[in-house]
Amino acid sequence: MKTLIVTDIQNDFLPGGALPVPRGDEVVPVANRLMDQFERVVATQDWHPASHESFASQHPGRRVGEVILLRGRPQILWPDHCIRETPGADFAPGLARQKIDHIIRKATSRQIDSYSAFFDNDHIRATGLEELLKREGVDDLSLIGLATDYCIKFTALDAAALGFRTTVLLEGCRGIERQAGDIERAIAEMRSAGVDVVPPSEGE
Ligand code: VGL
Ligand code: ZN
Repeated sequence: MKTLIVTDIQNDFLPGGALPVPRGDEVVPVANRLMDQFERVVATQDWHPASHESFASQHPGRRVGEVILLRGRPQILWPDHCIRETPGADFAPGLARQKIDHIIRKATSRQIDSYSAFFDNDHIRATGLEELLKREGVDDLSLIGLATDYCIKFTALDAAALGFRTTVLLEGCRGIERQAGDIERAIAEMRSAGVDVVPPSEGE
């Protein structure tokens, strides 16, 4: 069974949001079209408590974009974003929510970030996505959403490692590109892990 994972298409990741992904709004119509082409649609939401430790605001003297060690692991400090039950964490207004079968929420515990829709960044706590997919007999995943160089990349790498046939449809993805080349490097990393990364012109 084929499933589409619609990753973090939330207000805060759109232009004008707290952590805007350049041209992130362009993925909304693509998502709405692609959702019709899959048997199952799972949408993810970045779903942080207000005091999440990936927020620069929780570290006096630190600024957005700095990298700190958080319990021994490098953590990029982000602006406050996708705080659960706030408008910033809502799905983009134009996203066809009625086409979503399941919602997976991630990065819900204060002390650890979670770019992947499967596990936190320490690979300790699972979100329940793997169980859900196995229960439904899903073996083939396609990913779209935000952001190519964070949540898409980490979700795709975990999916491939877990044995799912994994495709990333770039026409439905946009990246943050904190540093020049981040998106290209993410694509190369996904490809070398066996992920099929489909360029926009071939995407359908
Ligand atoms: C994401 C940065 C921080 C993402 C989430 O969804 O790609 N990026 N939190
Ligand atoms: Zn986040």
